[in-house]
Amino acid sequence: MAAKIESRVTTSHWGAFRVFTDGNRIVGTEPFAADPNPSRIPEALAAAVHHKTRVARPSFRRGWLAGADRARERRGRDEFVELPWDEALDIVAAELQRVIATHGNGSIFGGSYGWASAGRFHHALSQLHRFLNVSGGYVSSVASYSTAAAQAIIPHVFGIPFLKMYLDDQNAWPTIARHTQTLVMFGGINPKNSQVSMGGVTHHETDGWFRAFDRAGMRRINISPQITDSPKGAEWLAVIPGTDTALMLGLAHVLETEGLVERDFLARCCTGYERFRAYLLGASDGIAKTPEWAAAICGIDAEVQRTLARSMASTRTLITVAWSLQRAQNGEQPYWMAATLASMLGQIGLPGGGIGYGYGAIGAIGVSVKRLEGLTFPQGENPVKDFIPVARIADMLLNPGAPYDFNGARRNYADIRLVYWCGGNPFHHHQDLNRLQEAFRQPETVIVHEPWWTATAQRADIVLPATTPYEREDIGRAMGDSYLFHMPQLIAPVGEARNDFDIFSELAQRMGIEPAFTEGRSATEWLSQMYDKFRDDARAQQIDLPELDELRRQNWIDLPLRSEEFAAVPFAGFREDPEAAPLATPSGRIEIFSATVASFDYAECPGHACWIAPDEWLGSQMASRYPLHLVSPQPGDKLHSQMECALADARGARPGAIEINSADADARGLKDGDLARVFNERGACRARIHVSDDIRVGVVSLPTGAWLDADSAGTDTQGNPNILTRDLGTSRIGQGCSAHTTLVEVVRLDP
Ligand SMILES: Nc1nc2c(c(=O)[nH]1)N[C@H]1C(S)=C(S)[C@@H](COP(=O)(O)OP(=O)(O)OC[C@H]3O[C@@H](n4cnc5c(=O)[nH]c(N)nc54)[C@H](O)[C@@H]3O)O[C@H]1N2
Ligand SMILES: Nc1nc2c(c(=O)[nH]1)N[C@H]1C(S)=C(S)[C@@H](COP(=O)(O)OP(=O)(O)OC[C@H]3O[C@@H](n4cnc5c(=O)[nH]c(N)nc54)[C@H](O)[C@@H]3O)O[C@H]1N2
Ligand SMILES: [Mo]
Repeated sequence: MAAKIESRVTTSHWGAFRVFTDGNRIVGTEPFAADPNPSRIPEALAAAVHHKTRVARPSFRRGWLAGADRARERRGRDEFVELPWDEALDIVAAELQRVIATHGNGSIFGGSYGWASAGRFHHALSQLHRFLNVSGGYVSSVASYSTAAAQAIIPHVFGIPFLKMYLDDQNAWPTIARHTQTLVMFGGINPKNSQVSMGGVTHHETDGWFRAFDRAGMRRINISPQITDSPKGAEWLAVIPGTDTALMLGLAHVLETEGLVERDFLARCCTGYERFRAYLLGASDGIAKTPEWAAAICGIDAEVQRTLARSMASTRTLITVAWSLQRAQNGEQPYWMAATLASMLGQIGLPGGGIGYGYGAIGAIGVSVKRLEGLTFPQGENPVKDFIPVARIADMLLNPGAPYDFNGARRNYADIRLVYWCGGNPFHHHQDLNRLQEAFRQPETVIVHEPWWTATAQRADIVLPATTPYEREDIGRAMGDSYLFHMPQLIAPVGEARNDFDIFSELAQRMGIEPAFTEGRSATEWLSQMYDKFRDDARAQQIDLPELDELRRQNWIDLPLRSEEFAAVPFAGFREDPEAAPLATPSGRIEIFSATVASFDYAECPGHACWIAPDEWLGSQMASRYPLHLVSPQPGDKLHSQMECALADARGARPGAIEINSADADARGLKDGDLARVFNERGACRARIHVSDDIRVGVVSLPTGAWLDADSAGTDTQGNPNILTRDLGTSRIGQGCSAHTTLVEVVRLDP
């Protein structure tokens, strides 16, 4: 007799959906009824959760078990040996104790960057960090792959942490729909990206807002190498990647020389415009940043720049900048320059005017949902204060003790002996993966908890199988989202997978630190404790929540957090009276020139925004050998590398597609569907050719997310752009990921 089909709703980073089970397997999903534009990502769920690449049992690399030097050079090529859980946990606990006793907690890297899964308790990174904290601490990582350059520069300019800026100090969608006349989008605003948000997004509303912009007759300009970076209805300025700062300078030059600058705003609310103006007009370096000067760099016609600058000055204009622009060498500059340009227009503090960063990047940006804090698993205090800027992982592992600069400080890399990763996939997310592979061979031990045999798991010494959210009970709730979810356990753990919490509890017990880690609570007791505290805090804000058992029964509730009245106009108070409501910058104003940044004395980031040619771009020497600029955006069909195993099966194990302009394809004899080799000095991958005129000539686009799988010659067969990208900090200010600064060549492979 067929098992009874049951269904419950759960949530994820890509939103809520209904899951159908037949007792022990997920058999299908269905969109969440209240979502106006649900993501299709869950369609891969059943195939992915039960995929043959699930890690079945605790697995140890044979060379590591053999001892001595542990055959580190065999990482990624060795066999794995499965062991029973009890024995596995004994070995892991003993190894942690050995490393701590011999080298100290400062030799453990537990930064463990990654998106893991939604769910407030079983958040893999929080679990790992709490466990390592009670073990004596770990070297951590700061900022993110997403926005490291912005997180460094924006506080110098606006005096606001970047995460607060994009959540609280930007125009909300309803305000934009009502007031903005000209929307100038650097890097576009792409609804495929707002499918996701950290912790979940239940109402996918970006597309809906663009329909409202259409009805309002808003003029929109998509400044991006790909027309698809914005919903239809925008004018497309196909900028050369990495040159937006030059284009913004060209626009600024028009404003300055045609008397279109709002002097009053600059005088009252900004500092340092005169220093910048000397650069803009060429007084400080002999080069006037005219539209003609900019056109020769960015590929956008000078007359187009003039017309655009004039209409930006004569209408209510909002400048938006995608996060992708700062994921490049000197990525701090377009962010600072966009703020400078918006200051010159003088519309910051007016409804629907000014500047906004990262609209469309995640679902939470631009929504008018009241913030409700809380529902977090406490991580405790890290006794080790050492950290790295997150994208400097390979530098650290390859150069123990070496000095480096970060946002005005001189620091030294730790000497790492043990790497612990839980909830992230560095062999998806990091740049120059051949270099990362070298770096991963340095430590004595690499431990990974993973549901799947990802490229990172394959390069570890010890892989402990983790459950997915569908195999455990949790509570789901995200900032910028009004919903609260009970996430029921839907199926039994697959294979011998265990929850990260249970794995750490067992390790803690073996290390004699269990009371500090669990505080005597089981997972269910932690859920109740966290929820009850959240419920009390919500009540203090006049929001009534049901008891946990009642939430279990209801499955989800929509909290009264959505309202247009939360959509305050950013910087309105500051604009009104900058003396009474100053910014937290040294001058209290927007810093077009920053004495602090100037004092760092970094040639690549002087005291005001400026154009500095990157090492790799279409105007560089290297373009004669590698004439195509590679952009590597986020994948539209998944979240990063998650569930890619199922999607790869659906593609018939063929690599992902690289988009190329028809002129570039013709010049190389490439046709749609061809198998091609994409390469540069750092590495090579295969990709399927997708010929299109939606991309600028000279640019190719290969999204992230492939599961790295190198053949014997070291060529990745799946289409992972990070085998090609550059592993260099954005600058000494941000030290962020600079993936978009990459040139390649593409050739046809014989089928
Ligand atoms: N070239 C290029 N590279 C990029 C970018 C780019 O634009 N271009 N973007 C960068 C950005 S912005 C980001 S955020 C990163 C994203 O990079 P990551 O966040 O590392 O990517 P994910 O695939 O989300 O990795 C999450 C991993 O956690 C695992 N996981 C999920 N749930 C659990 C759990 O409960 N327990 C455990 N133990 N594991 C779990 C998943 O299986 C998956 O392998 O990529 C970066 N890399
Ligand atoms: N479906 C889905 N959505 C996601 C994610 C995912 O994995 N899947 N990941 C999420 C995460 S972690 C993040 S951080 C955000 C990232 O959000 P973003 O950084 O905004 O997104 P990307 O897709 O990396 O890049 C957007 C576009 O920028 C353009 N671009 C690249 N370089 C340049 C340049 O120099 N100039 C200009 N003008 N344009 C350029 C490219 O054409 C690219 O398509 O997305 C989030 N959303
Ligand atoms: Mo990100």
